[in-house]
Amino acid sequence: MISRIDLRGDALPEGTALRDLLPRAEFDVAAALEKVRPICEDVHHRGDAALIDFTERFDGVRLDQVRVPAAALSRALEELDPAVRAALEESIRRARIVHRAQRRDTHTTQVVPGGAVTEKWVPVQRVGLYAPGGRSVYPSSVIMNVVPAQEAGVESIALASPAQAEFNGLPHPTILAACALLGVDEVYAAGGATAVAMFAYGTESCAPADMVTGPGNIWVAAAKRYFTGKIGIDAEAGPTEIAVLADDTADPVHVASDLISQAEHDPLAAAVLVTDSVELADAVEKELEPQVAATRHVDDRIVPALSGKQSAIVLVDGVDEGLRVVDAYGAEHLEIQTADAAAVADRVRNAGAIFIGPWAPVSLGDYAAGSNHVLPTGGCACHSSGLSVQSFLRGIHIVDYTKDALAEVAHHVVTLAEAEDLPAHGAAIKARFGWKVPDSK
Ligand code: HSO
Ligand code: ZN
Repeated sequence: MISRIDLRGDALPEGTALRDLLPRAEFDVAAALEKVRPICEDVHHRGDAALIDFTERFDGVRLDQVRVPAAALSRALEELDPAVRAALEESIRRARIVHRAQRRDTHTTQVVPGGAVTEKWVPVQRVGLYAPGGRSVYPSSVIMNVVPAQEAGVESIALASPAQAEFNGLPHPTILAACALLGVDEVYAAGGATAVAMFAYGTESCAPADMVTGPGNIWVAAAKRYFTGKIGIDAEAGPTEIAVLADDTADPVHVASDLISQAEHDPLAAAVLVTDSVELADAVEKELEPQVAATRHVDDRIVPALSGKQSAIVLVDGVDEGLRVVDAYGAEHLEIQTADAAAVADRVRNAGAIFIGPWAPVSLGDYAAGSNHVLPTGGCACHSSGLSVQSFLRGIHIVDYTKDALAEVAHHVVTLAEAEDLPAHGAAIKARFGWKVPDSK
């Protein structure tokens, strides 16, 4: 069900050569871009009418309006299963604890006497969040997007999720209930690229947003790429990935169940086990069969995900080599199931989130660790981080210099301006001192 890549014996190659040996899904956002372009432009020109037409075409339901009425939100909350409500509330509570601690204080640095630079953290004003429908109705992702935005102090938060024919054209009721629990009352029934376009351009019923975040399929990723530069985005989320770095101390039952847990998301999801133990590799492989047979989403997602070219068991000579492999891979989620797991985890450089030891499975992080589950995929963990309060803040530098402090550095500014052949830059300094550069002290 899962292939093997044997990297034992020879020295591991360096850098991207190592990365090229590792499995990864193909996720061709560039090709999808051409398809979403006309959709986005139609929303630009025809606004709500285009959204309503696309919803009829893609979701099979004709809407009277795209904005979800307030009554539908409160009804969804009233009808929510109390156990699900309690679990969502606990997830929100823990996420708030973690994200509140990420808030940043304004900080002033006295560079020289009379010269200060303040970094002031200002939230993005209006954010549009996308919550997928269809195969992935994830109220947990609503939490993971809304909580950091709220804790950052974002003033205006709107959410879009696809219209569902079976719910009279409203988004899925658990998405609506999660919005109600979080106090988000501006919700739209709009899906995929059309929702991103709605937030980017604005329509009659939805004001434009400064930023769009949230997971989604390839069309959502392509629409985000289309609008990059016009609005802020979090990341182009690709299919979910789990990598497990394990040695012979790991429990194969746990490792197998964690690999399956993320394979459950998508036929393109990636599950990668990196181990120096052939016994563990054999035991995990053996364990996959009964566990897969006992769950749901087997033929449509788990089997294609585990047997796809994006998933594998990678054999290495030792934990040091394993660390090099997981760093080259840069997994969205990385579990460390080795002896002394915390010390091994401390040596990891590239991962969206790291889960230490036997009691911190990725599923915990997906729902209730307090950490965020919107994480970089496709190797982007080598340069980016997951969603956080920081994602919704801008650090504005405020420069405050007295005349004396400017005079002290004026000759350097003028020299650099001349060196860059930008004399008007230097003139802006000279004009303040009667056109004569002050002597340096
Ligand atoms: N593992 C997914 C998030 C998720 N899991 C939502 C369950 N629901 C990507 O991090
Ligand atoms: Zn998950």
